[in-house]
Amino acid sequence: MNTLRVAMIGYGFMGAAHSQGWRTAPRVFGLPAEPEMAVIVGRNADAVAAAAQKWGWAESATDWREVIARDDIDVVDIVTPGDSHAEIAIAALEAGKHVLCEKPLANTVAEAEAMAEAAERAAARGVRAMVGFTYRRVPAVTFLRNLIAEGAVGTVNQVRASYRQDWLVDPETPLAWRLQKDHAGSGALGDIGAHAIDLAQFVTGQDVTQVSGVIDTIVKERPRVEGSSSGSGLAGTAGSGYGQVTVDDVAIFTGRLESGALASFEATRFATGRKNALQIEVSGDKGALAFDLEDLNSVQFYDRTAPADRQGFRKILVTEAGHPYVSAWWPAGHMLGYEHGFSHQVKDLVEGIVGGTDPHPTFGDGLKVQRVLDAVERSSENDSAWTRVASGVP
Ligand code: SOE
Repeated sequence: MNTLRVAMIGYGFMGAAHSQGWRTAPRVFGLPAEPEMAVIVGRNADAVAAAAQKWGWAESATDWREVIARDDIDVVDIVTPGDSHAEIAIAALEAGKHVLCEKPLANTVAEAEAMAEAAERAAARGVRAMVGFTYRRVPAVTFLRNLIAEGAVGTVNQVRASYRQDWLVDPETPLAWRLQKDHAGSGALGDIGAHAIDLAQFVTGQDVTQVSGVIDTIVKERPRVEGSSSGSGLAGTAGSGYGQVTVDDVAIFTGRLESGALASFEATRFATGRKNALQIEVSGDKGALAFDLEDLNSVQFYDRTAPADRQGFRKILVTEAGHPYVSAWWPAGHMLGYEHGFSHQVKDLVEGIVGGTDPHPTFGDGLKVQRVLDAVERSSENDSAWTRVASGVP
């Protein structure tokens, strides 16, 4: 069997999650090529060596450029903060490596456009690129999308999508890299709003064409982080003094889909009590479907075509062998968790590489999300005026 030797750049929270995917996917799914966890790259030699040891990478290294230049590397997996995605991804694609890049694709539309162009050029040479909107591969989300495509809700009239967390409610939570625009690009909007936008576009099969919204920063200064802010970007040890928060804490916006249907969106790190609540509900003329990441083994389905006295949302457990990805894991009825999406992502990427097609979400899909994020920021700067989302080939 062919092997695919993988280099992963970065080793924070997403490094752990992606490592889990690379480790388990070949053990669980019958993959057409065997991924090998060849080398993990980070700037701090000791820390990255420890990550290699802990997560099962054969080697560690400190210079991503040297690693990308190696002939024995086939796939580059980018799990760094957004400020380095474009440079690494474009270099890797130009060096002929297949690329998996964490979301959001980039920090700016210009970077995302350059990345999508690089992916187009690479595709012509048989090199694949994928962006890590992993929630698409929660079985219940894929299932919900399939049901909508089959017509289970009829014509989509409205979408509600939100991603709510509360890890910033404490004003003393330090100024980690996720709160710094030059590293993260944006705040709740780009970090978790991007997931809500991607899911809305993915499950309905429609792009968001215009938006009206507002973004806000609730706590404007926070304790500076002691030392350099790396790692998960979700915490840190407070050092001396306070620094400016340069990203949004909350984003609330309305979007119009291609069909004209309205979608409402909320992304916040201030939803007290909500830990990781990614929710989507799609209302159609024949029914409705809803998903909640905090109850990720199920979807809620309302069938309006049932007799009126039998209607009502019912919970479908997405744990049957016939449901997407499920049969490879445990007997029917047994639950999956957050980490499984990362294994499913590896499975689909490896199949795409061997089969010669870009697995979704492509860099083009990532660019679409980036353009929506940008339109929300422009709308907010302009008193929430309706703002067109750019489209077309960059
Ligand atoms: C932090 O807000 C975070 O880890 C995001 O960066 C992820 O994309 C999301 O899956 C969970 O929350």
